[in-house]
Amino acid sequence: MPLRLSERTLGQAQPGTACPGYVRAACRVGWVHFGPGAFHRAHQAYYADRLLEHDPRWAISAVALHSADVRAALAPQDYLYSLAELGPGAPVRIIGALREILAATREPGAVFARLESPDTRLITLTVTEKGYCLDADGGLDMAHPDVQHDLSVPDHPRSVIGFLAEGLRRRHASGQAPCAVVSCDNLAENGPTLRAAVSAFAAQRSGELARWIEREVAFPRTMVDSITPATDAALRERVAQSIGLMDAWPVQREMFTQWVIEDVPQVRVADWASVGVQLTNDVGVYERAKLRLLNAAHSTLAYVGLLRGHTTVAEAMSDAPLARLVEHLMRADIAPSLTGGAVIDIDAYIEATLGRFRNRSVRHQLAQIAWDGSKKLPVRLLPTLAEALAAGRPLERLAVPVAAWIRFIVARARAGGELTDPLAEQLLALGRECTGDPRGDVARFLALQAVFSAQLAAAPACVRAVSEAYRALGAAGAIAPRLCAAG
Ligand code: CS2
Repeated sequence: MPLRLSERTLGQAQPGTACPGYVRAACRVGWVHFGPGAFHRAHQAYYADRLLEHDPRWAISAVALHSADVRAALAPQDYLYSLAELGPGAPVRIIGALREILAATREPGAVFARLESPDTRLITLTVTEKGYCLDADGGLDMAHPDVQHDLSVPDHPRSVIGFLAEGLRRRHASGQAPCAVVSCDNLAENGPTLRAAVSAFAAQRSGELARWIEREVAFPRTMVDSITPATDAALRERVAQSIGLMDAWPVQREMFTQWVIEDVPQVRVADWASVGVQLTNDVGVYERAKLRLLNAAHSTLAYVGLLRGHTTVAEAMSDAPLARLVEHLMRADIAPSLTGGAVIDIDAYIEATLGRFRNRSVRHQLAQIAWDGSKKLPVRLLPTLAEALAAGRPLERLAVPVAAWIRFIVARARAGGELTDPLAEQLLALGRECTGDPRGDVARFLALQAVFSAQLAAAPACVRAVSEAYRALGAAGAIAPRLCAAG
C-alpha cells in the first residue's frame, strides 16, 4: 500500500511528478473560491498554482457549500492533490494552491473572515447553474427556499448569493476595498447575471448596500473551458502508479484549457498573461461560441448518445450518424446565430471542438453531461432555438436535443431510475404520465415554465419540430438520414 500524499511525503513522489514549484508555507491566501469540485481543482486552481510560482499572494481558501466530502478527502493530504492531464507525455502535476477547505454551513464565521480580509483580492465561484437560485427569466428567485432562509438568517447563509451579499456587506462596513467576484459557471452573461442576483438580494436588506455593490464591485464576465471527466477508479489507480503515493481525490482534464476574463481594473491584480489567462473586452463572443457550440453539442451527444446505448463522448462520436448530426447542428443551425468577429474563426472553432470530442484518452461520461438538463438547456440551446424561430430558420435539427432530453427522462421514469436535476421529481412525474404519443408527451414538457419560455412553448413551428423529432427518435434514438446531411 503506497503512502498517502501530504506535505510530509511530497518529497517521495516518483521522479517525473510535477510538484509545486514554490514554498507553500510562504504563500498567503488572496483568493476565495466557492465550490471546490473537480472543475475548479482542474482549472482555476491550476492557474493559481502557476501564479504561485512567482507570486505568493494567490493561495486559495475554498468554500464547500453542501458536501464535506472533498474536505474529508483532502485535509489529511494538507489539501494537496494530483491533476492528470489526459494527453501523451503529460506528467501528473501535484497542485499546492489550496490552503484550506471551509465547510460553509458549519463555519460561516471563518468564511466571512476570509471574505472580509484585506488580503482577499479575488472571489471566484463554480457552483453550477442551479447554485445561483435563478428563476426562469434569469433573475434571483426570491421564493427559492435558500434565498428566503438567507434573508432571514444572513449570518448563516446556505446559498452562495447569501454568502456574497453578507461578505460584501462586511467588507463595505469595515472599509475594505471591493474586490472582483468572478462567476466561472456556464451561464450566459455570467458576470452581469451574478451581479443582478447579488444586488437583488442585497436590496432586500439595504438600498445603500445594493447601490455600493452595483457601483463598486466588479462582476466580470468570464469564459472557462476544459473538459473534466469525473474522477473514477481508473484515475486513482493511474495516479498512484505515476506518483507512487495514494491520493484520495485526484482530478483529470483534457490538455486543452482556456480562461478568458473581462478586462476590468479589479481583475488586473495578478499577472494573468504569465499563466495563459486572457483578459479582453470580447468575452461575450467567446462565451456565446462556447455555450452554444461546445456545450449544446455536448448535451446533444449526451441525450441522443444515451438513447443509442453509448457511454462516453468519444464513443458517441464514433457513431457516424450521430457525429454527422452533431457536426451539421453546429455548422448549419448554431453557427448562423454567432458572430466570431475578429476574435474567433467559427469554422475553426467547430473543427477543434469536434476534435476534442473525438479524443479517446478523455473518458467523459455522457451521464455526467446529462445531469441538470432543466438548468443547462435554457442556457446552452434554447436561446439558439428561439432565435432560429424568430428568424424563420429551420428548427428540425435544433429540436433533436430537446426531444432527446424528453425521451431520456421518459426512459428513466419508466425504468424507475433516478435523475440528477433540481426538478427531478417533477420531471419524473411528467415522464410517468407520458403515453408515447408525441404531441401529448411533448406538450407536457413544453409547459414547464421553469425551462421553456411561453413564446417557445406556444409557437406552432416549435411544437411541431419537437414532436416530430420525438417521434423520429423513438425509444432507441433513431436518426433520420436527412438530419445528417448539410443544409
Ligand atoms: C459539459 C461541460 O457537463 C457538461 O454539461 O458540457 O461541463 C463541459 O465539459 C465544459 O463546459 C467544458 O469546458
